[in-house]
Amino acid sequence: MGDFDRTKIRNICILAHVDHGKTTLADHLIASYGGGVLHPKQAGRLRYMDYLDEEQRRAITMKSSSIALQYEDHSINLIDSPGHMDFCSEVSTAARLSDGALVLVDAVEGVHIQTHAVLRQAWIEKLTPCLVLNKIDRLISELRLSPMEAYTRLQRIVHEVNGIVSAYKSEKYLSDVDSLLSVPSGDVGDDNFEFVEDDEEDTFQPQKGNVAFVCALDGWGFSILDFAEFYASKLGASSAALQKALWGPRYFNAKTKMIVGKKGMSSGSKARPMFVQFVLEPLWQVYQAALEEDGDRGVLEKVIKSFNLLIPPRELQNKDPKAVLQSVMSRWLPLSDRILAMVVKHMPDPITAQSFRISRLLPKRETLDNAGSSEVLAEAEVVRKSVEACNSSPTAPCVAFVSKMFAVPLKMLPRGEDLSNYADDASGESEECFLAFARVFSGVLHAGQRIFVLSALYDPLKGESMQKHVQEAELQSIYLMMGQGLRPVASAKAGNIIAIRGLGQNILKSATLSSTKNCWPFSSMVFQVAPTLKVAIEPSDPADMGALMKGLRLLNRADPFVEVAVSARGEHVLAAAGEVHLERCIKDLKERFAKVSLEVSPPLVSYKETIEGELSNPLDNLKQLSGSSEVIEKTTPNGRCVVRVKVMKLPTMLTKLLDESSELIGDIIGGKSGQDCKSLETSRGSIVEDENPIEALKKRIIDAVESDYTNGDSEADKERSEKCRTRWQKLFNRIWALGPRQVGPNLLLTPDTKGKFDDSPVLIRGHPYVSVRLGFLDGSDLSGKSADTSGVTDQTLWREAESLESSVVSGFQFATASGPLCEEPMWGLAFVVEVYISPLAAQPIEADASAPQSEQYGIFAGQVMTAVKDACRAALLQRKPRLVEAMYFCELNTPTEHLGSMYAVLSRRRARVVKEEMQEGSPLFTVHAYVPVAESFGFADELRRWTSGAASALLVLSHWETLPEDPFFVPKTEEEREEFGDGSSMPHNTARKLIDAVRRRKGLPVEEKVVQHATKQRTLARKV
Ligand SMILES: Nc1nc2c(ncn2[C@@H]2O[C@H](COP(=O)(O)OP(=O)(O)OP(=O)(O)O)[C@@H](O)[C@H]2O)c(=O)[nH]1
Ligand SMILES: [Mg+2]
Repeated sequence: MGDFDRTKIRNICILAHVDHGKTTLADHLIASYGGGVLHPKQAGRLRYMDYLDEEQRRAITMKSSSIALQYEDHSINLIDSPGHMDFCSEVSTAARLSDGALVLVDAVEGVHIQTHAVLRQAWIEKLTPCLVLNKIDRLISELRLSPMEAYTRLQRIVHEVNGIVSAYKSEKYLSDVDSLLSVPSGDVGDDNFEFVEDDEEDTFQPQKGNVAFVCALDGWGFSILDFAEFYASKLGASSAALQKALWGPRYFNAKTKMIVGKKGMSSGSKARPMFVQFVLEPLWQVYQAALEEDGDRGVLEKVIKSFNLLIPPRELQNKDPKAVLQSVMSRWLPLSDRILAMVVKHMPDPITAQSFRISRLLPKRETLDNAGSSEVLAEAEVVRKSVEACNSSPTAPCVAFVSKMFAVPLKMLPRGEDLSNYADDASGESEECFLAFARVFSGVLHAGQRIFVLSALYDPLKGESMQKHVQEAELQSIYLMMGQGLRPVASAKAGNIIAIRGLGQNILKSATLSSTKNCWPFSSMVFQVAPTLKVAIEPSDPADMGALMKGLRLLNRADPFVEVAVSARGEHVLAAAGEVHLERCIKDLKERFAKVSLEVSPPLVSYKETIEGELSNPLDNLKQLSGSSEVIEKTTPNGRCVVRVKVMKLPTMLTKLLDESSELIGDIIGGKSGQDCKSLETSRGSIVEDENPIEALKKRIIDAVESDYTNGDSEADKERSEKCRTRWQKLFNRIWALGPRQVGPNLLLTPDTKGKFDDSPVLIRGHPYVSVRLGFLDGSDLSGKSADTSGVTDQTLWREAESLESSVVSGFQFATASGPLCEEPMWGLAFVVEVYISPLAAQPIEADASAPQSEQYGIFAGQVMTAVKDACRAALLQRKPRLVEAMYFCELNTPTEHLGSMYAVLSRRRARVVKEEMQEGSPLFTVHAYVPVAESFGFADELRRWTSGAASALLVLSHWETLPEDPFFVPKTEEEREEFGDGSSMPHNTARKLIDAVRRRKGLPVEEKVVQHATKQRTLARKV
């Protein structure tokens, strides 16, 4: 990797929805330019980059991996990535290290959910994309479209992809799911629709050459440029003119030999766009000539002759028409040349790319200028500049980013490596070695060099207190990656992608490497989903516990996405992105990392607990907090404290917002200033870099409740809206805490102190800390309030009340962390907690008077906390409790004949179908549905079984949804009794069933229904 002109480097990744042909395309590039690691005959079949056994077995890619190619005088680092949703974190790690992305779309299947996701990922990381429309052969031989129909279809895909990117560009960001549902993709399928000429806007333009049409399986492909050059001499036009004309509504008038618009063609003629006439029709002819029984072999000869193709006669005489076709096509339009020519032309070299990616990689930090740190800041700025320029001089600061760690078996390392040092990589006797997947962004890295490893939380300005976020490590070896193969190199310059050995002990998932401590860490990567599928794991033989723990540690390091934790009940919990991911993790644990037999629990599903709100009338809902109805009252055992709790359900939008922004809110409440709050960028769903995140959040909070009450235009509606607005404004000034864990979607409001100035008992008033932090209240309001004790005579009691505030907040935190239904967190509730403290005299004397004062106080504080907790929990139970479950958004594809079986599977799993649509011109049906997470296990497998493998499903976590059922429903009214009897023969109460299952799992008491009418049931059974 010595002195290579770095303008000749390209770092690219291939991104697409699952199965759209990424690895197949990579095969061809490797066969042609990979230095002989793959024979061209095997290209497209071997799937070289899928070197893991599990990948070959399932025929899907599970990790991203890199390979270095030599194309003409260019050096190209190619990263193949997985398309399956379970491995989407690997897309993030691939995108971070690349400058360009080849985005593939299957021409038959079209744009799918992961296409949205990868386009978004490329956009976030500021990659330069090119579009590759793959599987063109399927349009010809499978769908049997005419060239004109095929053109319309291709045009539509390009249009759709451009639409997605332009939505990101204009910052109208929708989540993947929202954008899928909002654009009915079928409605632009009109045969004669024509584009509005806003070409300047479109990212992908075939006439500019950044769109390729390929068949990765047969190894051919082209861009408009290739045909323009070829026809230039034949048609006597310049290739530049042809390039513009070969896409869109441009026609060739054979008589005048002019390129004209549609109007320029005589009406009777069989006019078709030039792309159809000059590009697709010849392709179709070749396919038909080669594959159809009565195909005209003459056509093949003609192509061979006009393009001067050198094809050994032996190949042309092959009995298999497919083989003949392939040898002609891959020589006529060789895939790898065309793709790499496009890459070199349209994608930036690292120097250009880093100059504009810098704002994403190392965003400028606003720092309060404190004198002592100016040197640090100056050096950090030098480092940033050096990354921006991709400076590779030996004296430049070294900066690299590690986007993931991966494990390779020791025996896979190149021979002759010094094996003595492995202990530190492999933590003991393990046979695995951990390598860092990295890119050098500045300077030159040398094997043997010592370097600082900065975690994402590192802050160079905080000096000593940052010790735990910075380490020093030695880079033992540096490798160039060739898929699975590793080629040791002595050094690597800025702009290269490499693997590094020696950081196994220092990095868990990702990190920034730097030769100086005065450097900011790179911004965190954005992941599309969080690991949500959790299982508990234990060794079959308890004696193997040690091996399991070691195995989990190794797995946690080897997999960028898995999460390993020990639950409150001491179980080892493993969280994965989905079933396929989980299965691979378990297999890796059993066979590589722990090597013991394991017991895996059924998935642990999380729920939330809430109440049924008066959502039909927002004003009535708000009144729940002020009216005197439905108050829960608890008294502490010593009688000194009375707790009164009222509860209200928050508008759904507000709950969702609080939940999504928890990271940001944590930062704000934790006291970071606006500029420091970078997490707004990383939290899912908001990628707009706001000037002041606190202001932005405040506005979003107000908007969220506003959308709840503004509906209808009548006077009464308006009046109601106004009332709601005033009430909300008041409530927003009273936010004392959020829970659980200080950041959850539940509010603790301070009591309404109007007219409550009795001094005995004293009311704990609390402080609207959160309101102040979020900017609803000015900070000075806080001090003003607490000083206002003038009306109180008993100052000691007052002070005691004040000191008990933290007990109230803790009680609220405990209650919201574990609700009364099945000890799952609460969801979207606002509590007003009034705690009254009576003077000491009221305390019964016998209550352990001998204990010292402080201990007395400790006991009392605990009692207050418990009383608050119990009261909050009781308030939820009293007000129509409901269970909330997580929902997956699910995209299913199936041929029409299996539609029936697919719906049967869906209905067995409580799925709700939201959209179904025939894919135009294909026998495929696409269905979008919501499936409860609790019902999703084995879903994909069951679907495959029932549809003989023809249907496929992809799941992505979508939202939380309240089950409308009352978990404690028993028929009460006459009609209900008529319908359900006494309850014993009631249909399943799903909410109750789910609650009981969780309670059983947690070892909580479950009210089991004793069979009341055994005889009745027996007769029933006999009848069946
Ligand atoms: N007909 C046809 N099939 C293709 C073409 N390209 C790929 N395939 C097939 O599509 C399937 C998926 O190909 P892969 O290359 O594994 O797809 P991938 O995008 O790497 O899939 P993941 O990595 O799992 O997301 C394989 O069966 C390929 O043979 C093509 O141009 N035409
Ligand atoms: Mg693949």
